[in-house]
Amino acid sequence: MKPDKSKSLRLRSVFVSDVHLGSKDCRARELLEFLGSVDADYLFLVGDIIDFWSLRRSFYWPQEHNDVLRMILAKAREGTQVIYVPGNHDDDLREFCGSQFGNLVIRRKYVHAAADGREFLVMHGDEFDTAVKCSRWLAKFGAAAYEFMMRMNRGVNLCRRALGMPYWSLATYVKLRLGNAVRYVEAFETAAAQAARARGLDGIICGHIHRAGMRDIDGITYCNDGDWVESCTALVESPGGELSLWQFGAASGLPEGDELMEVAA
Ligand SMILES: [Mn+2]
Repeated sequence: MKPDKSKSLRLRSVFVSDVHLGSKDCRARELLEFLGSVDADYLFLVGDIIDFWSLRRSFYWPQEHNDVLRMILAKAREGTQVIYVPGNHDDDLREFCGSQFGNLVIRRKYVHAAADGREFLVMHGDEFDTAVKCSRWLAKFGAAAYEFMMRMNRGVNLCRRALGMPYWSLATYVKLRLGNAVRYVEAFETAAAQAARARGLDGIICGHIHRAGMRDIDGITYCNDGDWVESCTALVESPGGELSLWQFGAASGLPEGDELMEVAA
């Protein structure tokens, strides 16, 4: 599959991460179609592109996974600057950080200057895992959320009792289904924004948590390009420097929602 430039959408940059090539969960076909439909000056591979962890467990490498790598290399040959920032699942490649192969460079982190002059730190994001675990703010938020849930719970169980239904714990349900994931995402985003702020940059672009998002955190633009395992999302920069999130197959925007993914450690 070769990119067809005449039909592609002109972009300045494309950011994808958490592709997990080599794992059965990878949505390679969708990614191929997406990459084939865009033509960018910069293609950022923001980590966990190849899942060496999964490959070591059981080798799985279908043709489409090969085609993704070939598509990326074809783009590099045709002039796209490809910047590969390895993540934790492809940390085997971190020893090559600093290397350059034609238009493909491998970097531990990268500062990208958008067309409008804003500077973004590009990192995979597993670097923030420790910050998230140690966050005092997280503990405080958790306590407040728990209290709120317990209040809700009483209301829920009054209704259930009136209907003759047994006791049911909303708190447990939410904690298991949502609570941890929500708190993790919020703490992760805060830590990521802090990394950009500490370097005097305008924003951060990362992946890792399989949760696409873009929001302002105290003046820092936080961007997460999502994943190609479930949501099939990418971050794109227009020729003018405007950043937006894209979801494959969606007309526009991202679904808001209840589909918070548990974070693969
Ligand atoms: Mn990761």
